[in-house]
Amino acid sequence: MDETLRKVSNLGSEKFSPIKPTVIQYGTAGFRANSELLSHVMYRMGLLAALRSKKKKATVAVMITASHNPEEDNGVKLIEPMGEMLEITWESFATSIANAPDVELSICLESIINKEEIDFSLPADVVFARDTRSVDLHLSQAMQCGLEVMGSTFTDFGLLTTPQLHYIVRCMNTNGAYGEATEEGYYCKLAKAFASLRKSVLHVGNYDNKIQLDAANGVGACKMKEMIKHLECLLDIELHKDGSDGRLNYKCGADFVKVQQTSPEGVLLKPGVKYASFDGDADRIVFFYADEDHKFHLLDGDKIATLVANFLQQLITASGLSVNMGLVQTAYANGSSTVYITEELKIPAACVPTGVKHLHHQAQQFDVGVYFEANGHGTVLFSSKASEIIQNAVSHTGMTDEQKSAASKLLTVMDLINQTVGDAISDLLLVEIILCTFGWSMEDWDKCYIDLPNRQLKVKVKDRNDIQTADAERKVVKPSGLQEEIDQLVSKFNKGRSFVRPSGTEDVVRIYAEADCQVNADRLAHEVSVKVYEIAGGVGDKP
Ligand code: NG1
Ligand code: ZN
Repeated sequence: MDETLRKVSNLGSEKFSPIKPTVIQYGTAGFRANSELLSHVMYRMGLLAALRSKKKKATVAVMITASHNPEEDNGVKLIEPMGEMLEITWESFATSIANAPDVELSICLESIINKEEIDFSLPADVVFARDTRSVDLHLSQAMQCGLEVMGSTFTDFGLLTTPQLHYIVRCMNTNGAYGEATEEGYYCKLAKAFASLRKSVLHVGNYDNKIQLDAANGVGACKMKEMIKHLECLLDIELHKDGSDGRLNYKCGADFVKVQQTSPEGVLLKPGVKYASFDGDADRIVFFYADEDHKFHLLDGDKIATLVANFLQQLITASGLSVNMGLVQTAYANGSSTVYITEELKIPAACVPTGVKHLHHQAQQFDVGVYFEANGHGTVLFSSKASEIIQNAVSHTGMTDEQKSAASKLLTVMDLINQTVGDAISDLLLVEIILCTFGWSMEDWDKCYIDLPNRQLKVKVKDRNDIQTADAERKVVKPSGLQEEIDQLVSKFNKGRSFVRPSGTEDVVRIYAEADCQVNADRLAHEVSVKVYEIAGGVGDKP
């Protein structure tokens, strides 16, 4: 071990020394920063991934992406053996290793090894992939050097969407029970489930299988082209923003469409046509359309969550199985969606802090847990108990044909869903199946409930970590006095709601507000950002 740690230190200071002494934090979804600052972080994440693999005695994964961030940023995150986000205690190890001075790197590694009682002589195995950012290759090589110096075996999967890598690592650690551990295996599993479900729907009503897809000029474009080859022409997808001419996430993609509440630049909306946008690494999707008056309508993660929960609830009821279902949201969920879920669908809804790991964890508390962030990141988890009940039902003699047919559909739906993490491609296919089953157009889907007008803003402050929150980020506890000011502002607006929190991926404080009309939502968001600026030490121009 000593010999390896010595090599780790030498290589670190010779080739991967930090360019400047900035502090970097393992945030909502790993490290994110300007690419130029990340070589040493990548190298060190290679070291940590090897340790995590030794600790878990399993293959782990490393994804190099900065998701919806601008092209010049990059990022890295570690993925657990079952495709889940890195365990929270290890996030702080990641932060300490990334920020350790060169001379303390081996001491820092050693302290993790001791704290976690890792048997260093065990083998390590890591799989990794990257999105289409131009500097990804260089950064992935730095990460690979970290793996090599630790003596870890590894497989470089090249370009993948984030959810494809999550899927592959889970397949590897379940001996193929979850699917074949290849990109091709991913397409085949999803496409087979899609075709089976699609062909069982005989009357499609108002449903239309045409989609105009904005792929954010990211990795989702080339991977969707591959998926289309497997879909037997059951969907008619036209790709926009496929990376051939345009910058990643620039005025396009799911984050742009959701936050700006408008269509991607250059994509002209034709009334009645269905549109969807992926984000840069294809783990988020939002839908949108224009009505006859050319008004833009967004169908975001909340609308997807309610659609999916409605569909699954109908199948569960039809199958007569006793499995419970719950829906998990964050404070960003539109107030109308929560009312619709609890009062119309009568499904229990939980609210957790931002970040997939929190949603995923909460969803595991249900037999069937649906979770979505309003931004379009989400999936469904089936507990092992639920999977077993559904599997047994298909061949159970005491059930009616209708019950068996519903159970069998549920089983196929489980194959269509990437249960490891939110997946834009899988979610797109799932939404299409549901719309087709319900015979719904975009307008039909949109009618389920009407979103409260809302606005997201951001404010730069001296240190965003000075803002501390509680109650699933719905209340500010520090700096003192800020929450009282927000309450005061909110009370002036009909149906007003607002909260603020430090971003985990950008150096800003995010502001969210909703109210009875767009003008009021905009005013409330603006007034709250002014308070944040004044009380939390804003920098730059006042909002
Ligand atoms: P931050 O920057 O912590 O708000 C954003 C999203 C999260 C999550 C992460 C990871 C919003 C408001 N926040 O986090 O939901 O998706 O990025 O990509 O959408
Ligand atoms: Zn993403």
